[in-house]
Amino acid sequence: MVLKMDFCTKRENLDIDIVNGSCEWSSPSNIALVKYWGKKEGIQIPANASVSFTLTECQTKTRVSWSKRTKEKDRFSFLFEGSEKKSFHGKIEKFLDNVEQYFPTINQLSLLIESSNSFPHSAGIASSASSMSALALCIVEIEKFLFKDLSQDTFLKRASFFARLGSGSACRSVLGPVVEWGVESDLFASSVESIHSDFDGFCDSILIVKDSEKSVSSRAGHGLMNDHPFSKARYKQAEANIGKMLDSLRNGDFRQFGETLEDEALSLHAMMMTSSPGYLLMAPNTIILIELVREFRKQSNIPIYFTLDAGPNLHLLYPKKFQLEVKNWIEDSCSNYLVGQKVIHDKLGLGSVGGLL
Ligand code: 2P0
Repeated sequence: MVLKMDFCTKRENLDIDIVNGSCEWSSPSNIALVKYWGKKEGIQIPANASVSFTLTECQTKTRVSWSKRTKEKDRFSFLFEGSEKKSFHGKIEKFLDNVEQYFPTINQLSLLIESSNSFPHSAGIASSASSMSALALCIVEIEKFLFKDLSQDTFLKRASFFARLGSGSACRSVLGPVVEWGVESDLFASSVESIHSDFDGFCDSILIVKDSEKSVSSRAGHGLMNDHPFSKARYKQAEANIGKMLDSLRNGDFRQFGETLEDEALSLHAMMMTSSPGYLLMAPNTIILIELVREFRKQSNIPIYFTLDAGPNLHLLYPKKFQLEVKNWIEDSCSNYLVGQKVIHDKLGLGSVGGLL
């Protein structure tokens, strides 16, 4: 038996009595303010630190029911919104292979994994962060139930550590409201303390420009940073932007916050365009909307700034007190550039919730 359980402890493969059970965790999506783009050697080790806002509305809820695995039983079965989803199997299989090194008893279990998203699957919103975070939390919940040696702090660190093994950005979705990964540790994410109260309930309105599957996966995009001619300069820029972003979040400096945010979004996409082969994930309407946001900011004096994920959809970040004004402006000025006039009005959230059932 492990005496001191740490977040990265490798357990022994003990043959223990398995009591069946189930647990459920909901994890939100997150939007990076300073972007993780590029990896170091190892499993999902970021080339630079990142900072993100955890969201509220865009969530994945995952229930895992476990029982003792017998020869006839599969390692896992996966239902997405009630139906079998084979396209996700490879990712879960790989995730469990990684987790097994730390928690080998997982192989004595057969898992029924049932997942659903609160946001439409076709909204073009990245779901690997929320889904891998929710699954990792369920796995650590099972570990806690079976071994009873995880403190709350170790529980969350280990869940973030496991989530990272599934998808890098997922390690940030375990916690909220503002989270960093790569400042304290490359191995797990931590909440950023002392955020200025002007950021309380900060809004993120997501303008859905395109809802189709993207042409280049994030995994492939990260890979293209390895031989990228500007990668060194990019990692240096990200490091400087981490400092500026954390300062502005602590000081309530919206101007520095916004300028750094937009710099990061455009730099991320510049890295994509200058990869070999180069590719574009912005759409024509993304650029039209960027110009409209900048014009609106100038005219209204509202500190509203944009960022982009690895896709064409625009995230508009602004203080809560301007919610109504921004909502009206989006309806009047942006709707025509969106698929089905789709907007998700999200906001800063506290992180994941769940437990045993
Ligand atoms: C981020 N993105 O910091 C950056 C910014 C997208 C743009 O992390 O290979 O799905 O699973 O670690 O986390 C998307 O990449 O990639 C991402 P893997 P992930 O949020």
